[in-house]
Amino acid sequence: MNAVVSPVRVPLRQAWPPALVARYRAAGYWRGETFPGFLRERARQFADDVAVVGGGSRLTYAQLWQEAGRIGAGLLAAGLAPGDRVVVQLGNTVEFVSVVCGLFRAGLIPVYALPAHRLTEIAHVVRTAEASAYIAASAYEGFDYRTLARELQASIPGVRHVLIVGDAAEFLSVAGLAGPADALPPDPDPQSVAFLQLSGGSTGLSKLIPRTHDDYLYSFRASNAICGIGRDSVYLVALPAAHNFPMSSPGFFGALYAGARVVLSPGAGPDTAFPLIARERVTCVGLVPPLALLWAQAAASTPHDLSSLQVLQVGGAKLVPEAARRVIDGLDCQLQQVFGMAEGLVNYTRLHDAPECVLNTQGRPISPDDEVLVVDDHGHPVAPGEVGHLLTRGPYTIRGYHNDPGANARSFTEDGFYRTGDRVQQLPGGYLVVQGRAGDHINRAGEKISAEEIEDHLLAHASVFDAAVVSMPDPYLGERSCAFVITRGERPTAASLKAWVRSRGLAAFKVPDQVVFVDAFGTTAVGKVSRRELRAQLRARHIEQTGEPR
Ligand code: AMP
Ligand code: DBH
Repeated sequence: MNAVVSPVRVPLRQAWPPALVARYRAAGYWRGETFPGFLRERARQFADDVAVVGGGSRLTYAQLWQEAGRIGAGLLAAGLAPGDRVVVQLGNTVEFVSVVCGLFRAGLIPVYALPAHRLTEIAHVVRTAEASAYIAASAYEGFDYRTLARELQASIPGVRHVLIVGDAAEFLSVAGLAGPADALPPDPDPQSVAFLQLSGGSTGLSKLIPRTHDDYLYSFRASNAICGIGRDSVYLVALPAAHNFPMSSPGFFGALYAGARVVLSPGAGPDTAFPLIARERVTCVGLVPPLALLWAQAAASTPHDLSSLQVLQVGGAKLVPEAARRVIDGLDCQLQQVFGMAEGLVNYTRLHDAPECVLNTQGRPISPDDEVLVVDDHGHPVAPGEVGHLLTRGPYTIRGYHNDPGANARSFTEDGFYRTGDRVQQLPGGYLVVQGRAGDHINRAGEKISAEEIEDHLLAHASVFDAAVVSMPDPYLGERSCAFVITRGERPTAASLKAWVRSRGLAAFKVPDQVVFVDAFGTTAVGKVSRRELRAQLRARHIEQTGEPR
């Protein structure tokens, strides 16, 4: 018999204190359900109902279950073993759902990457997750992921398996996967980690977020009740499916849990989404603020019938009251604000809330057991209604990132609260108003960009002496990124610096929107100025000098 040596990897863990585990179970939040468990159940209950629609394909619940079994068994037959981590980089296609469900059936751990990510980001995620496989589409939005796969395998030999949706070239094709169904493992422990989600990376590189079956299923099951998702709902995935928002708030997993229909839109603009809404009679969709404004504007003159739309969710970045009003005026449906994070805590305005609440707040937590603390810089609770740092813990908020002790020391308090980095005000009834954030990231239309990460890439350029990346208010994106750069030697052009960042193997959304050359950072403060203060000063001075609207 061949001795199969299983690799020594950092174990996947997410543990709450035993007393809380007991409490979350007793309260009925954690029900011992799992991804494969609920998918099997829906396939039985709603066998012939359409589960997923995308491109030209449609899968019923029975077919989705079967496809997942074929893919899962095929991956095991190809040499993967339960527990292996698999980086999934797929766009909004039916295969996103069938592949991820296939991984769940095989006991494999999906690690979600965005289609926009490039080699540097994927390599970081593969290394941190210690992934042994990578699954991507041959091409999506004009990019060939097989090239990325080749570079990935050349730099990280641990990536032993590459699977491609579409023309697989020298790799294995997802369509060709097959294996014996009896090799599929029994359903996992509901408290075990089901997948790794990516954080937006507020400091440095993306961190990996281990979510358990119990905690994640609770978050989208409870979201269904709050968002009015039932078996008759049709949920449109307009944002990239790998984002936590369209995945779980209530997202396509919530929709599948409810026995509803999931429609995947390859693009989020009105031109792509509106015809789909009309054709599939979509009832609910989640958008980021700039898209919601675009939709509201386009709805006025569209020939497409949007009358099926009941709930338009907006989240990922702050929707200011004036914008909320325009969205409500432009689209004849209910607006729901969503303030969430892949680490856990999700807040919603409720469908029956008064208009002032929906316009002016980012909602309140899902769970009665979501603990919310609003504290000052020293960690002391602020007076009710004052602005402070948001800390949280609860039945679906993580207690730690995967394989990152440094981030864990920074991001969690000793008693297990997650430091969200957001500054909020808590109103009576627990409603939160997001008032900015403490961290140094740019929230570019819902995509979070770490200032530090981009500064590091700029500093790698021979002509860059120093760089500080900050967010600037932007009328369309909400925030855009601006790089202040001190050069040495010959000054490169702004365009060449942007091209440089791009050439470093990064997602296009991380390329600075604006480059401002300065001779010095010229801080007036005496002594040492922190990076954070420096960024704040540069930002304030630039806004003052250019008269940028706030
Ligand atoms: P991530 O941790 O990468 O999942 O990003 C979550 C972060 O997005 C939150 O901590 C907020 O900073 C931001 N965010 C999400 N939704 C909203 C919202 N409705 N309003 C303001 N900020 C938001
Ligand atoms: O921005 C986010 O990460 C987010 C927004 C809304 C999120 O993770 C969510 C809802 O679940």
